[in-house]
Amino acid sequence: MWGIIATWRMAKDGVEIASELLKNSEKATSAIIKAINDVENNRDYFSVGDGGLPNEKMEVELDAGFMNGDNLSVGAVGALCGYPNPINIAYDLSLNDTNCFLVGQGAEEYAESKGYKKKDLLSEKSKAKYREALNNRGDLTAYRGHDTVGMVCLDNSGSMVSACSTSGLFMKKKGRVGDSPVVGSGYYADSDVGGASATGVGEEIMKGVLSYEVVLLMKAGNTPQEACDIALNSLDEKLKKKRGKALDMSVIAMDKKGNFGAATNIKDFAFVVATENLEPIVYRIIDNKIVKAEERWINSPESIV
Ligand code: SD4
Repeated sequence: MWGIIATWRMAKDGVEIASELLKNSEKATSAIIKAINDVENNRDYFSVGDGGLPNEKMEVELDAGFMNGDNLSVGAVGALCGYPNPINIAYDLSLNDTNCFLVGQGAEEYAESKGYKKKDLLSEKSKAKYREALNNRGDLTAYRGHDTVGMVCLDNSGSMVSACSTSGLFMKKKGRVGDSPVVGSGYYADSDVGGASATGVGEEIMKGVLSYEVVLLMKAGNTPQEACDIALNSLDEKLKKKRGKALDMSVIAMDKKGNFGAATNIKDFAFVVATENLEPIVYRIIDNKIVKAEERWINSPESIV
């Protein structure tokens, strides 16, 4: 059995690419990296990789993390400027026993030493959004419709991996790092159980170490859907009780048999899944109900801009 699940409609093409590879017994690591690269390289997607949304100093700072569920290796980068595919750098770091999570200048020097090519990641569209936001400053929130790309992947040999890539919250402080490169919060994978990945406001997700919590709940015998519902809802309730509010959070999961689930505390969250038994399909969770997304919505600017 193979399978892949990913956050947001923007991951659709990447999931299609990965599912063709997984069908042909490609390894989960290579499939997930190619799927995430597809999102990172698309300038129309505002919150990941090339064309990502900038911080308050108008710099695109990227975060990414990768976990190999076979050996629990983890690699991550935070606040990385100038490299459009942070997931590849995170993967490279996961091959080390130490020095696995690098940030800022150190991460950039490492990327340079590995031969990654630097480029200007700020697109005209992102600049325009920045200027608009400067005149309209409010609280830091999740950028609606396009957040982090997070994925969990299972291959035919039973290996599972999980990964995240993002430009983080729009207009964040320089140096701010969210949940996406933080293992257990933005992503977690254990091939004996399953994997999970989160999107939303990292400061909230980290308070519940959400992805690890979902994997623990699957390990305890819950289905991926039950695990996502329990973990997300209990964190949402706890935050409301202890802090008076809970900001945006969504999570996806897949177990080692290719069963999947997703949960959110926002009104409209989309995710994409493909498995051996399921052609790539876009789902939405609207007002807590999981529905198949209509073609019209999938192809509308509302879903992709
Ligand atoms: C972060 N979780 O930096 C990421 C980005 C995201 O809604 O998913 N934004 O907090």
